[in-house]
Amino acid sequence: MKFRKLALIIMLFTYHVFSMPLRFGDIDGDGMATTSDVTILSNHLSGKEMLSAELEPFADANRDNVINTNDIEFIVDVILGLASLPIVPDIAVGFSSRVCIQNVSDK
Ligand SMILES: [Ca+2]
Ligand SMILES: [Ca+2]
Repeated sequence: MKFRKLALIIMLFTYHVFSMPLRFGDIDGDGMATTSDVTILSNHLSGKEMLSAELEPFADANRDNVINTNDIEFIVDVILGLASLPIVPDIAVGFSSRVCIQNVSDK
């Protein structure tokens, strides 16, 4: 029973750490700016399909602390090769890991 619980914890931890985007604006987490990211952000802004609270910070592609159509324009600029997506600092991944471990130890 403990082994199953440990395996589940490791699986959830691994999924949590490696499923997050590594760049702001790469909302679908495929490693690059594409029309898919634009569609996801457009759907979020229109209220058609909201992003999860976990993914929402990655929608701020231009890093001005506001998620709006300027982020769509920024992602389009990246697609056109006029800009590059900001890299998510390592500390953000570390923070996610700590949060995950904290949740595990609480149970
Ligand atoms: Ca992407
Ligand atoms: Ca923004």
